[in-house]
Amino acid sequence: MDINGVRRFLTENDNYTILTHISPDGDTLGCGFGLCRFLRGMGKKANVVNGDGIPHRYDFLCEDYSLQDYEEKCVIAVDIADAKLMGDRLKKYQQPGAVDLCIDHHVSNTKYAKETLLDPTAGAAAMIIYEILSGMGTITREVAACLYTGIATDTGCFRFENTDYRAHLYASKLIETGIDFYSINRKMFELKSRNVAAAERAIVSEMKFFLNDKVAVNVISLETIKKYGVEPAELEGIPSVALTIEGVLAGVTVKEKAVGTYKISLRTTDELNASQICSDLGGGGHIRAAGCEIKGELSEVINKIVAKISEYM
Ligand SMILES: [Mn+2]
Repeated sequence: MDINGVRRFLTENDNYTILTHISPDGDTLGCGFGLCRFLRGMGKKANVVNGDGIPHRYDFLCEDYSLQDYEEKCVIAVDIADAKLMGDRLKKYQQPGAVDLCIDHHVSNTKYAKETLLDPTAGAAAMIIYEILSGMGTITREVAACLYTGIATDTGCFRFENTDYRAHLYASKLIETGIDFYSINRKMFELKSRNVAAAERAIVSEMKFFLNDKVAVNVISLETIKKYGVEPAELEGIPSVALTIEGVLAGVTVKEKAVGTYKISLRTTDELNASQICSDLGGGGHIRAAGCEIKGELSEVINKIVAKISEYM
């Protein structure tokens, strides 16, 4: 479906459920709440659904928000590359044909929805939502704060390689509505609890290097999470640490989900394709940031991802 098709779809239908991905980030939530607020502003009924809890740092996106009561007629997925990423609690939406429209920017999108608007050149799915909505009516400050959050978080506050002219242009249009972008960026990129700061220091002090120090691995174990009393979602700053070290081409974060099951986050410089490496292991994502799941003992898991990276080096 093209952008005009999506505009028609949003205008002609009603009673929307907007799905966001598990381990929610600023982009999926910014798209979800931004689109929901815009649709409600059109007099339509819409709710945002997430299969996990929403971390407190995103509270500002859903202030004054409460679930509406209605019979669902339309299901839209935002920033969800694969139906699996809706999570076990939203199994019913993972069935074929359950999602009417998917709006996404992941090159690895599996086309699980009946209709898909996919733009892999967009640094954030929130940029696609901006393009759709800006052609439909006025974007209020509340909607703008949501979309800005999506663009800022997925571009690493306008620093990642996916940041382009459009990201800055749309951000400037959103800032024009009077949003408090300073406070959004401080919440997204600076503030952390003392426990999180201590956990990050402990994890980074154990960083391991492989393949002539070109690959750096950080491990987030269940033990560390318990010891410091933090939520795994609060440690999402860890994946970007490894690439801050000179000479490192691939930064790997190995996060223990359950005993024997590890979630891998891979960040790469422009010499390696993270999406390709993770697809080979059953995952996917973006060209510089992707993920997959590997089962086994920790040392085997690390060997497996490092060996896969070395194939592409
Ligand atoms: Mn995204």
